[in-house]
Amino acid sequence: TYQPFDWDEYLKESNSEAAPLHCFKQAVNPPINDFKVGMKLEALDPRNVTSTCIATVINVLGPRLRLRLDGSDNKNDFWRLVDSSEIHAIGHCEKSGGMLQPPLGFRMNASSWPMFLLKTLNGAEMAPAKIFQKEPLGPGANLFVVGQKLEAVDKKNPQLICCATVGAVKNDQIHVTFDGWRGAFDYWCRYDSRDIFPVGWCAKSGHPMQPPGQKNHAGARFRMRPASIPAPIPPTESLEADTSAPPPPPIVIHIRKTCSGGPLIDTTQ
Ligand code: MLZ
Repeated sequence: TYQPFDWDEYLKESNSEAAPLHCFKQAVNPPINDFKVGMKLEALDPRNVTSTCIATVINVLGPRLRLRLDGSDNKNDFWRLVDSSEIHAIGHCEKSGGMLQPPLGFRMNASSWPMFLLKTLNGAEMAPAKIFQKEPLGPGANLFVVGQKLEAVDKKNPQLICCATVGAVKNDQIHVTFDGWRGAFDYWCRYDSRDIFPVGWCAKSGHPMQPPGQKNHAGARFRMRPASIPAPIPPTESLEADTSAPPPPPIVIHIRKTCSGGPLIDTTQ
């Protein structure tokens, strides 16, 4: 049987505190998800946010939707909350004077877009306007403090929401560090990102939550950064920049056994 992660126990054993609710741009009560797989809606193209496309609900998880842009491939699915400002009922774009666009990487000739759109929408199950929820306002400033715990989307595995810690705070950004994963999935994001949630949000919303990883888990209990190790530098060029570059190759030292390496190097091994 599914055992929800015991945050109370974990906060105690890690001697840490949860980031308070008012730090987050999230609804006090997670929104109800009445979307069904197969429903169509309008979504901003994540790779080209100036265009509005047709999307299909591929999966639902708690208050989140896995979306795929019609006419795109199945390698660029993305997740949105049902109270995201980036999704709307079909018709919204045209009502606001816009035109639906083919997604970036449209798999057909651009000239076939009008007919593709017609066929896509003909007889489709459209998500009704009433199941879209208004995006919460969120805080007007970055109120996070280093060391606070939260739940955060793993951007490399975006279906996952995981146990995390505020590793650093700089201007409008926070460094989200995933407990027990040695930094491999960490990233910087704005304080009002929709990808970060207060402790307990998954349990409350019926979304699965990933417990801390096992890598260096002994350290997970005491993983405050020592003052001697500086926090990573936040990205300045792009908020989407992947800050987790692959690890550098191991350093190899060659020592000629006929030479003396000095008193500190044992050349007999
Ligand atoms: N399958 C992956 C999942 C890692 C998830 C980490 N989340 C912070 C792995 O085990 O590497």
